[in-house]
Amino acid sequence: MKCASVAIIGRPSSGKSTLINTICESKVSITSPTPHTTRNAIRGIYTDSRGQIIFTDTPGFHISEKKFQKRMQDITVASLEETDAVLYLLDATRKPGSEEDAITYMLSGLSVPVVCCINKKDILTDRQIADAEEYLKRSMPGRTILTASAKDDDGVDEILIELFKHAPEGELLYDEDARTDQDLEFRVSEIIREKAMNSVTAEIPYAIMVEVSDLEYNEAENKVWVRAFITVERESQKGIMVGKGGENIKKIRIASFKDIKKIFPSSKLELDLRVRVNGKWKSNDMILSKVFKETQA
Ligand SMILES: Nc1nc2c(ncn2[C@@H]2O[C@H](COP(=O)(O)OP(=O)(O)OP(=O)(O)O)[C@@H](O)[C@H]2O)c(=O)[nH]1
Ligand SMILES: [Mg+2]
Repeated sequence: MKCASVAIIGRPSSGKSTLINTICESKVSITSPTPHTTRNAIRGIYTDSRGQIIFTDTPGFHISEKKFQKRMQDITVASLEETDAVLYLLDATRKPGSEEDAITYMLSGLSVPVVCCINKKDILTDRQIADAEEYLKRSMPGRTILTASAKDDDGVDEILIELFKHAPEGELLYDEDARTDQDLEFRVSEIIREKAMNSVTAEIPYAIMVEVSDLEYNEAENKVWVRAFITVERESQKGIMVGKGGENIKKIRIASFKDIKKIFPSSKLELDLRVRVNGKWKSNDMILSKVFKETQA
């Protein structure tokens, strides 16, 4: 049996979380078109007859001269050295710029194996693929270069084949059915954050936080009860999040319900979802309780 830890690295929105979800065949890490969607190092676990790969989905690597960012980069480099391999995802819909240069420079100094993958093949022109390959050959000489579409599950088996080549022999670290090590509250809150982020535009996605305050299982009724709060920074953002007549929060609730249900397929689910500003209770409670009743499946 083989067992490896693999860190996925790449610029914001390169498709790191999408790839983890495709590989793990479940929503392990949330995705959205907004850069910096992933805020924590999230683990996705893949197991087959070859062994196990434990992926770490990292927040998009963003280069900056600022001290804090510099420190984050140092932490990233140190944590990469502790993995068995690094999977570098390059989104070739954008021309490699200084950020990509910073990543390849950092990766070229690593002693662990690095597998490069050009993602979003489904929307790339032959020219874009050729340019990205040339860039990677130049800046990452000697490293394997693959091409895939994380979204369409195309070329993903080849990524696994390559990573298993670098995996050391070892016992499985997680149960073979495990997909992630996140606790239930976190998974539920991330699903809601994804639906909330994808329901609004502009800068609001960055103001969104989700907290699951209660998650209870009633054995007699075989029912899971969840109460969660979407927290935003300003009253105006709350208005947008709730939407006219509660339209938007209703949409978020229905979409969240569908995905949370997949975690508890054989239980009834009750989801009480509310919006608040900075953790304090404000207006709109009437609308919300109405929406709650209307959308309760
Ligand atoms: N067409 C296409 N879109 C993709 C592919 N992979 C990811 N995307 C889209 O790219 C956007 C960003 O994907 P994410 O998986 O959230 O990207 P990420 O690298 O995790 O981003 P951060 O967490 O912000 O660093 C989403 O809208 C995805 O649907 C792909 O293979 N093809
Ligand atoms: Mg992500």
